This record gives sequence, C-alpha cells and structure tokens, in this order.
Amino acid sequence: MRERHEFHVDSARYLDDHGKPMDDLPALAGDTGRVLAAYRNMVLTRTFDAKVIALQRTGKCGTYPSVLGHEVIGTAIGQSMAKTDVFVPYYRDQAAHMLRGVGLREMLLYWGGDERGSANWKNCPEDLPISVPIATQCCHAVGVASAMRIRGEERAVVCCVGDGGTSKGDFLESINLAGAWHLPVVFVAINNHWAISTPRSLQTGAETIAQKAISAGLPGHMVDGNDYFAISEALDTALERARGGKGATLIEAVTYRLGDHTTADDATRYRTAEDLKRAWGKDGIKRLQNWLHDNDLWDAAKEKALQADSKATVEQAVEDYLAIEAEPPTAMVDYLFETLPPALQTQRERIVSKYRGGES
Ligand SMILES: Cc1ncc(C[n+]2csc(CCOP(=O)(O)OP(=O)(O)O)c2C)c(N)n1
Ligand SMILES: [Mg+2]
Repeated sequence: MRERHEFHVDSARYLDDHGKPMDDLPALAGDTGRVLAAYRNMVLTRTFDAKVIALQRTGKCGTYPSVLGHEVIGTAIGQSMAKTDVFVPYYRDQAAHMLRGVGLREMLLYWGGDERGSANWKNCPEDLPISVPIATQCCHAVGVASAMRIRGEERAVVCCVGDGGTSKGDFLESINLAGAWHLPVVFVAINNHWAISTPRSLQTGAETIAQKAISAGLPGHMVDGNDYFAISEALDTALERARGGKGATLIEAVTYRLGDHTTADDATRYRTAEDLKRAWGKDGIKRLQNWLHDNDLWDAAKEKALQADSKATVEQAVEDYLAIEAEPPTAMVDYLFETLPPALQTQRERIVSKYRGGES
C-alpha cells in the first residue's frame, strides 16, 4: 500500500500589469489612507534611490545597492509590521526602513561609509541595523523570534533575504528551526531574478523558492512583489499568524532588480535590454498609480506635488548629510574594542602615519 502526501504552493496577484483588478481585491484596498501612504512612500523611496546613486557617482557616497524594483515590497513590509515587531533586514530594504523610523540622512550616513548613522537607530523600534549579509540575518531572526516565544510576547520578526540568499545553509537551517520550534517569524524571500550576475534559473533547481518552506514544515506563498495588494495581504496574514503563536511563514515576493546590483556593478554585461524592458512593464509603482487614477484617488496635480515634495525631502536630507564632517580614517578601528588588540593597534599607527591628521 502506498500513501500519498501532497503539498502545494499558491501564488497570488490582484492587479494586472496596467493596474486593472484581475480578481476581487482584499479588504485592505478599501483603506484609502493606507494605500495612499504606501504610494507616497514608494515614490519617496525611488526619488531617494536615484539621488544616492548620483551622490555615489560624484564621490559623495560609498558603494550603494539600488532599491529600484523593490519599493512595493519594502513599503508593504513597513506598513504591515507593528511597532513592537522586529525587522531583520538585508541591504535592499530602504523602503521599509523609511516607514520604521530610519531617517534618510541616517541611511545616507550608513551608505556613505560612515557608521555614525547607527546612533540614530534609537528611533527605530528594536530593529537590527542595515547590514550587508546574504543569509546570516536569518539566524539572527530565529534567535530574536525564539526570545519572543520564550518571553511569551505577542510580537513577530520579519526577515528579508534575496533569492540568492535562499541557496545558503544559514537560510535553510533557519527555516528548519522556525518550523521545528513554531517561531513567530515571517521570512520574505525577495526574488528579484538575480544574485549579482547569477540568474534565478541557475540559482536553484526548485520551481519556486516558496516551496523550500515545505521541507521546513512552513506555509510557503508566492506573491507578485509588484502587486501592493497581494504582498500586503500575504504579510498581514503571516504576521497575524506569527503573533498568534501559529508559527512561521515563508513568502516569496517576486519582482525584478531594475538597477545594477550595486554602484560597483554593470548589469548590461550579463542581461539583455529586452529583459529589462519587460520588467519595467511590470513596475509596481506605476501599477498602483494607475489603480489610484482609475479609482479617482489620484490625478496629475497630486502626482506633480508628490514628486516636488519627495525631491525637497531628499534634497534636505542630502544637505544635512553633507553638512556633517567626515570621520578621520582612524574611526575604522576606534569603536571596535575598549582596548585595541595589538594587531589593530599596529594598523592604527600605520593609518596615523600614512594620513596626516588621521588622529581623532
Ligand atoms: C557569504 C557571502 N557570499 C558572497 C557575497 C557577495 N555577494 C553580495 S550580494 C550577493 C548576491 C545576493 O543575491 P540575492 O540574495 O539574490 O540578493 P539581491 O542582491 O539580488 O537583492 C553576493 C553573492 C557576500 N557578501 N557574502
Ligand atoms: Mg536577488
């Protein structure tokens, strides 16, 4: 006798590429304030992103990973999370940080290669600061989530990871633990089709990334990450489930990385203009803008005002950022230990002798 064990992965989207509903929308679409706030955050994120790239190109900012194409996912995360939840991000989560209380100036300080931005994390609930991990953050997320469970708190963790990150052992070990211990964590695997120059098709033999959840005993959902309603609904449901003690969820949010991997990359070397053009046709910001227009919630004048407002907000943040004097090169080692170990002490002396005025 044979028994059959069946598993499935569902996928969700509500709006077509032009913003026309393909199905009845979830109730959250009726929350006009929420939807408009989301649209504003997406536009601000995109404005900020373009400006940081320009700053990097003119030597005023360090290497920066563009968030182009991820604005809808980050915005939905920032909105769905409660203040008491903890965000464990990766390096392309600017849209969520903005809604979690991280200032644009603080992000500029971080990407500018100046860690003083970390002082301002006091404004954020208890989030882990921006970092540049591939999947190590998943281990941190289950650690934070198990602390919440031990303390019996009604809180949850949201952890972001890229499609490339889901090939790593620390991601797989973390979802396994989250499943075994029923931890209050929502993993958002952001499938932007690329891991630097490695395409999604070479990343894994699995048909979907969401199905990795099955091996860990978690629900796995695939959602269109350019569909604000689909991703928000999936997050709301998964977070409620986690906070209610029902365990973890893996959401695969599908989008496309519309920019280079970072400002140190040139994606034209490994992908075609046609692919990029096709991806722009699915842009989530334009899709939501069309929907807002169709529902008489938006017009050209409002768009013009929002663009001007976003630009002014970003310009002010840049002005504040540029007004802060850069740390001397010795700052690289000065805040690591109370007493510097000998090897770092030697490095510090070299910095001081090499750079006049290197002393802080
Ligand atoms: C352990 C480790 N291996 C490799 C790298 C170099 N690296 C940085 S980002 C990246 C690609 C990650 O791709 P993905 O997880 O899909 O995220 P995306 O950048 O597409 O958002 C790689 C290989 C690294 N930082 N750390
Ligand atoms: Mg990727």
